[in-house]
Amino acid sequence: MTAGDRIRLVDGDITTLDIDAIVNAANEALAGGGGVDGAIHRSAGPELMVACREIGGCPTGQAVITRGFNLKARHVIHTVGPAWRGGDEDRRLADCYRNSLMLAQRDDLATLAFPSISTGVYGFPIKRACRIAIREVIGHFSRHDTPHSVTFCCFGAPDTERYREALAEEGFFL
Ligand code: AR6
Repeated sequence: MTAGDRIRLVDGDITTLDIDAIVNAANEALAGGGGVDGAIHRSAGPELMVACREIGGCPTGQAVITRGFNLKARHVIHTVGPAWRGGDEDRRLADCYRNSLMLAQRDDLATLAFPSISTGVYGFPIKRACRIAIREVIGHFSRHDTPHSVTFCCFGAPDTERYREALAEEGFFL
């Protein structure tokens, strides 16, 4: 099984995925918000906010896990991407992917989907961000068997194409 066999690319709404865990692009207060965070909380129902309040918060680059409540996804991994300020944020975006993958591995979750963290409200350039995302996932796959597969769930055709191009740069033609 090569890394390419373990990567999926879909264009769609991450809240509809029937999967072990979806990743949320949250904020440090885990307070909910717009974008994918808002969509996940709406679909999961109010219990998700209660669970987030119990955790209390999450520093940028770190990740925490809750149940998925009314989502089809069994779990939500909440990670906090860096807001783009002009170029010094790559490492913390990589941390988001690495820490989310390590949580999935720790909890033996076989299937995991990421949205494009930080590239909405937080303004991180998509091309730069998806290269980081892909490299972190490939790096994880080279060291670990879990999660077995990772889905990049893009929201719309332009983002999906950016991911397709970045995957092709790494030798994966999806
Ligand atoms: N499914 C998949 N991707 C989605 C969905 C969806 N349903 N909805 C939006 N996206 P953003 P950020 C994409 O802004 O930049 C929130 O208010 C979207 O097109 O959700 O990390 C939080 O509370 C974009 O490509 O997250 C934080 O305060 C990607 O998800 C802040 O925004 C991420 O965009 C986090 O900003």
